[in-house]
Amino acid sequence: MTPLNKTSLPHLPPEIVVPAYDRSKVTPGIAHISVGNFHRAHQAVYIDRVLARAGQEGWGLLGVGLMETPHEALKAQDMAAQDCLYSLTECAPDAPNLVRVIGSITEYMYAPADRAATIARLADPTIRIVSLTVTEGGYYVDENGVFPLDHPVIAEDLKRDVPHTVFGLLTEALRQRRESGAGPFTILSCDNLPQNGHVARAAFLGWARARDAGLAQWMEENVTFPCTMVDRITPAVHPEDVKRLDAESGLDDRIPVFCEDFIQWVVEDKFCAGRPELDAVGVQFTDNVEPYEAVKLHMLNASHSLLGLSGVLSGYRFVSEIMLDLNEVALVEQYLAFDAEPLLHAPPGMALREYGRRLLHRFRNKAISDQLLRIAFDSTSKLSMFIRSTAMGVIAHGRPVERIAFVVACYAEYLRGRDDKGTIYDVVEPHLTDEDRLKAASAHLEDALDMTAFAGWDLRESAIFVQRYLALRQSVRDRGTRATLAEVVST
Ligand code: CS2
Repeated sequence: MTPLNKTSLPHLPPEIVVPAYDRSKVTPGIAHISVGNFHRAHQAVYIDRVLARAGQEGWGLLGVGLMETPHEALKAQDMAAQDCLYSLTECAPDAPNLVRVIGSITEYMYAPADRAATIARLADPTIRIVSLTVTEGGYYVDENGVFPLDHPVIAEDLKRDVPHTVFGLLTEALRQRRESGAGPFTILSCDNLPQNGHVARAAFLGWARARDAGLAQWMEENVTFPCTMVDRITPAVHPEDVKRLDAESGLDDRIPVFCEDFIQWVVEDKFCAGRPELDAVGVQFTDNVEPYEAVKLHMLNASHSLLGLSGVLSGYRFVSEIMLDLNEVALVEQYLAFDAEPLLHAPPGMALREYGRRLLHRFRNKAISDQLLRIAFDSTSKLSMFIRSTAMGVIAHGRPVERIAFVVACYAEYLRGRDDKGTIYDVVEPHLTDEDRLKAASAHLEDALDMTAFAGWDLRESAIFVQRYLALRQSVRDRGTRATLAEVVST
């Protein structure tokens, strides 16, 4: 097997696509916080395309690992060992997989190893954009748009001289830039949240105001927070996937990634310190990202959550596998047609029916075998981003609540960590509180409606909803998820 690093790069077999530019000339202009698989399959790919254009070599990526975990520490070592190179396998449903080496990340820092040095690096004037994939729950902003200064993670970090959170790290870097005259950078959220730019703004300014009112005011006047819609299905990479991908590529890559062939990025053109020529490489720029993002979150991500929660409980583990279950497909089709679509406004040039059909096609892509447990992960944060507004709209319009009640019931049951077949699975819910756990486990099934995931949904105000939720949750317990689903889709 061929090792992957800058020395081996010029000698890779011709069927592997390699960067079409001289990496030694590239310098980072964008720092990306939390270099997960999604970032490596999405933004890093667009930047890889941009770097092949003349005059763009100042827009490479500096990857920053934020979380102090063994996994993140190992990733930093692997990135260093491979000169930040990795292979990406793009899986089309009807064509051979395409393996390419992505070269756009040219520098990597593991913040916990030296936070002050990371802040100083971000304060360098050559860094003009800081982008983020810190997960849906990583912004802490509540359903009223408020950044909770009393949240234990935030309160503790506000006391530190050298903060650990992304809010502290970037704010301190901006403080140095203000003092040195380096000017602001754009903060670009690439997470799946409605109005992610506004949420990022609320979070960073909320933090900064608590720390230094003058700096907060400067940030308010100078830093921009564009909204974005990001899309590419990127499964988790488990050790067995590393083996499989490396066997396919012939590379000894410790950190390969794989994804579907589809990719989309819609961005609000509001960059306070310039941006690369992303419009020349397929990124859509617009004044109003909101309709694109609403369609994507409330159709794609919501369908995923429906499949993830009901699927894991039913004993399925992969999306392509669940797409062979006609009731699961009917659940998604009905949800899209009767619940989500009537509340959405299609952006120019997009037909919702066609978008929905395309989604089902993407989900059927066997070549990527996306994991339902990946999708179910952190449903506590995701459900309010993906399902809440549809749920509230359906209830407010007096439309049938079957599918909403079913997914709410599935979430509460999913938290028990045992599927219908009795198989135990890992429930990974970093934002679930101890109180939530008690409510989920309560013999009064109604208590689950007061969990964090449903804050601000007003579910208890609809007697019909509560009644259907109680009946469906009891049915999931007594008759199983599949039998309950059969009833839901035939109602
Ligand atoms: C998924 C997303 O994690 C989830 O809940 O719905 O990761 C999804 O695969 C991406 O947003 C696709 O762009």
